[in-house]
Amino acid sequence: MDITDIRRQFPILERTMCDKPLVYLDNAATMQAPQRVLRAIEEAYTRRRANVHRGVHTLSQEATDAMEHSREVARAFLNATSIEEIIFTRGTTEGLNLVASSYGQLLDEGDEVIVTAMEHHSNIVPWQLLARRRGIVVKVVPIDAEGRLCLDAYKQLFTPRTRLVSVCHASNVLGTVNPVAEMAAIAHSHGAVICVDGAQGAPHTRIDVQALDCDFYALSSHKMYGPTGIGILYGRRELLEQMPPYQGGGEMIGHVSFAGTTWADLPYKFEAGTPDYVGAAAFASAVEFINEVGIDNIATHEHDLLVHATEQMLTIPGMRIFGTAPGKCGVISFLIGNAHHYDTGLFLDKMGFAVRTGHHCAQPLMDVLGIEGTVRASFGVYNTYDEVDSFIAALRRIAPILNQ
Ligand code: C6P
Repeated sequence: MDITDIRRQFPILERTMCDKPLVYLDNAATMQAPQRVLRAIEEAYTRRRANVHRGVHTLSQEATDAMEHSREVARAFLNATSIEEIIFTRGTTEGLNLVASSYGQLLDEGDEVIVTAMEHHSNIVPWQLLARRRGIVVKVVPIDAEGRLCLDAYKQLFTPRTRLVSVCHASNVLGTVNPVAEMAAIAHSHGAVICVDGAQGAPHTRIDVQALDCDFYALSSHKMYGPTGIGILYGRRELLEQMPPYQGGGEMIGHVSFAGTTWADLPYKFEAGTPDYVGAAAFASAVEFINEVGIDNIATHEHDLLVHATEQMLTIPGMRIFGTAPGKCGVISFLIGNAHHYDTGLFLDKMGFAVRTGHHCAQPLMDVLGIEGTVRASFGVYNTYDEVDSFIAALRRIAPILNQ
C-alpha cells in the first residue's frame, strides 16, 4: 500500500490549517473523499442529472443504471445474497430508524429490545421512541473496565419476550469491536433478530452479512470515503418482506387508489420519494476505492497506527485513554489529566490537528465512564506515522500547559 499515492488522491489533505499542514484525525466523524468520488459527483451533475426509475429518456435511464450499479456494488461489498436486500438510506441513523419504525410495528407492548451501554444515540433514541409508541421495553448490556461488552450479562438479559438486539459493530468512542457473529447466534437461539449499527464497522473491517448472520446492517457512506447524505441498510429478505413500509410516497407503491394502495417490490418498498441518486452513484466509487486499496490493508494500516499512537500517548504524564479492549479499531478517546476536552481540542486545532471533542453522541456511555466527554483521534487509510508522531509531539507540548 503506497500511502503517498493514496494521499495524492485526496485534494483536501493539501490544505493548511492555521498555517500548519492539516492533520485530519476526525475520520470516525466523517472521512475525506478521494478524487474519484468527487469526479463521480461532478459527472452525475454535469452528464447524468435526471430523476431515476421514472423516465424512458436516455438521461433518466443512465441515472437509474448508475444508481442500480451502486446497489450491486454495495451488495457485493456486504456479501448480501440479493440486491433486494440493499436499501438506500440517508445514512446509519435513517437505517436504524427504518428498522425501529417498521420492524417495530411487528412488536407488541411488553416485547423487549436489547441495546448496549456503548451505543451511539442513533441506536438508542429510535428504540426509546418505539418504547413510547408501542410500550416495548429497552434493556441494556453493560460494559467492563476495558470497554468490552459483558457477554454473560447479555445472555442473561434474554427472556421469552426478547424480540430484537441492536448493537454497534464498533464503538465510536471506545473503538471496541463487538463479537457480532457470536451475539447473533445467541439472539437467534432465543428467536430474536439482530440489527447491527455498522457506522464504525464498515469503513474498517471486512463485512460479510451472511457470515455474521445478522438480520440488519446499517452504514453511512460519508464514513467510508463516500459522499454525504447516503447510506445503506441491509435487511434479510424474509424480514423485509414482512415489514410495513417506512415512509409513503412515490417509488414505494405498486398501485395507488383511494380504495387501497399496494406496495412496490423490494427494495423499493422502503425507498419513498426521489432518492439521492447522485450520492448513490458516487457511493459506488467510494466502495471501489476501498476495494482497490483492500479492506484488509486498510485495517492493518489503521491498526499499526493505533498501536504506535497508543504506546506513545501513554508515555505522556496524565494521559487517560478510554477503551482498551483487545482488537479495538483505530479510535483513541482520551483526556489529559483534568484538562477539559474542549480546551485540548482548541489547542490542537491551532496546531493543525482536526480531532473531535465532546460526548460523541454517546451520553449514556459518558455516564458509565463518569466523564462529560473526551478528545478523540481516529484514523483513516491516508494517515501516516509522521502525522501520528507530530500529533504526539503536539500533545507533549500542550499537556503541561493544560495541566497547570
Ligand atoms: N458518529 C462520530 O463522530 P450518521 O450520522 O447517520 O452518519 O451516523 C450515526 C452514527 C451511528 N452509529 C455510530 C456508531 C456512529 O459513530 C455514528 C456517527 C459520528 O462519532 C458522528 S456523531
